[in-house]
Amino acid sequence: MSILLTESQLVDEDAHFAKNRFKLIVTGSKNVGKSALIRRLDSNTFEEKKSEDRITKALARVIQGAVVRSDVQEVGYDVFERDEGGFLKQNEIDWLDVKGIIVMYDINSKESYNELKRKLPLVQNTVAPNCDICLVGSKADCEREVPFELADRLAEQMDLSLFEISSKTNINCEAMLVEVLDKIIERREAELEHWQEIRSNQPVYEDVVEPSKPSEEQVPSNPFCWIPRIPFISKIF
Ligand SMILES: Nc1nc2c(ncn2[C@@H]2O[C@H](COP(=O)(O)OP(=O)(O)OP(=O)(O)O)[C@@H](O)[C@H]2O)c(=O)[nH]1
Ligand SMILES: [Mg+2]
Repeated sequence: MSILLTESQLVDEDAHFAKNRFKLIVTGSKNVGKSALIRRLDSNTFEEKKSEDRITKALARVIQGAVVRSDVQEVGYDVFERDEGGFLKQNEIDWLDVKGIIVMYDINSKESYNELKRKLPLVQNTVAPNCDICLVGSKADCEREVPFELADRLAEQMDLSLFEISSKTNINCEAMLVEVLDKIIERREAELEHWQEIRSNQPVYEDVVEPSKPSEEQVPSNPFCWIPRIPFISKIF
C-alpha cells in the first residue's frame, strides 16, 4: 500500500460544508407564529387554528443562481436554558451546524418583545459565531403594540437584520428567508476563500511514501543489554 501525501491534505474543499444545505432554527416565545411562518414558507398556506406540534421542514430556494436547501426547525426558548454549571440543559440541536436563526416576537405583544430582549444574549451565546441572527416581528396584519422604531433600534445596536412579517397575509415572509439565505451564502463564500487560502499555503508533498516492510532477518538478542544491579557498582556511583 502506498500513501500519496498530496491526497491527504489537512483541509479539503468541502470538508466543513454540505454544499448548499443549511440548518435554520426558528425560535421565539409561545404563540408568536413560528409554525405559521414555516407553514407559509413550505406550502404557502395559513391556518387560524393553532397546532401544538413543533414543525421541521426542508425548503428549497434559488439563491444567487444556485438551488439552496435549508432544514428549518421550530424550537422554543427552552432549548437555550442552562444549568448551574453553564451547560445547556437540552442537547437535541448541534449548534455548530446551525447557520441561521430567526428570533421572533409578535408586534401585537409587548411581552413577546420583552422576552426576546431577555433571551437574545442567551441565543447569541449558544449559536456559533458564523450563524446569522435575524429578528422577526410577526403578525404585521394585526394592531401594533411594539413600535417599529423600538425593534429597529435594538437591531441596529446588535447589528442584526430586522423584518416585520405576516404569515396570514404573506407579507415579507419570502423576502426575509431569501435575505437570511443570501447572507449565509455570502458568509460561506468568505469561509471557503479562507480555507482555500490555508490550503494554498500548505506544503505539497509529491513523494510516495512506502510503509517500511517488517524485516525478515531476525535480530539476535543481545545478552549484554541487561545490566544487573551490582551493589558494589551502585555504591561507587
Ligand atoms: N393574524 C395573524 N395571526 C397569526 C399570524 N401568524 C400566526 N398567527 C396565529 O397565531 C396563533 C399562534 O400561531 P403558531 O404558528 O401556532 O405559533 P407558534 O409560535 O408556533 O406557537 P407554539 O409552537 O405553541 O409556541 C395561531 O392561531 C395562528 O393562526 C399572522 O401573521 N397574523
Ligand atoms: Mg408552533
